[in-house]
Amino acid sequence: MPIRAFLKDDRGAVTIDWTVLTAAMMGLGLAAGGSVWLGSADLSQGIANEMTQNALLIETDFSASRLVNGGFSDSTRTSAVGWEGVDIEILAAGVYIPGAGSNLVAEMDGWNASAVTMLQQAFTVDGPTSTMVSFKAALRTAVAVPNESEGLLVEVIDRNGTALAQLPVIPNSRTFGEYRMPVRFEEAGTYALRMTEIGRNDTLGAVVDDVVIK
Ligand SMILES: [Ca+2]
Ligand SMILES: [Ca+2]
Repeated sequence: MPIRAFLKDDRGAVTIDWTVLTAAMMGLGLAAGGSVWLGSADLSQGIANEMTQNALLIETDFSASRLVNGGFSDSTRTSAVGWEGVDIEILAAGVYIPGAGSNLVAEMDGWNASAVTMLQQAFTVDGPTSTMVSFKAALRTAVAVPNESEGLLVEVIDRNGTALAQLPVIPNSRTFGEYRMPVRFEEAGTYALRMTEIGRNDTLGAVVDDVVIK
């Protein structure tokens, strides 16, 4: 092709235009994607804050819970219907905290000083959802205050044992306090709520009750 004809020939121009436009569009796409991503992170945090701050008094509507026997009312001294675990101890709240009554609660440092107490219950989720775990916890009178080490770790785990949410609880009161932990499930499946003893393994620790997952 003679040089003059080459200069007049614009068959390649479309390709060049397309390349430049595509590059520009990709740049715009990346910029937009970045702001959407940042925006949704902000929004997620906003929702989490909202759920944590405003949500709701402690949930004691057991009929709406994904767990059974979250109040431990259907239990013996060493087992609780619906729950599996290690070194389970269930007794009346008043055994642990004088005056606290006959309501059954779980002690998170059970009978056996050589076993780490654990309570776990599986539940299913039928699709992506954000929800809340709620429970009550107190420190039994036999553990001195201020308490900096006795308590429990509350977790929601997937079937591989990976934690989706974790909340360590070190109570300092003989009155049951209310705790909440938001949790997000990305897909349907079987998950478990797990509570594990924290602190010196001396049969004395925190007590827990009214565990609900909406
Ligand atoms: Ca109870
Ligand atoms: Ca202990």
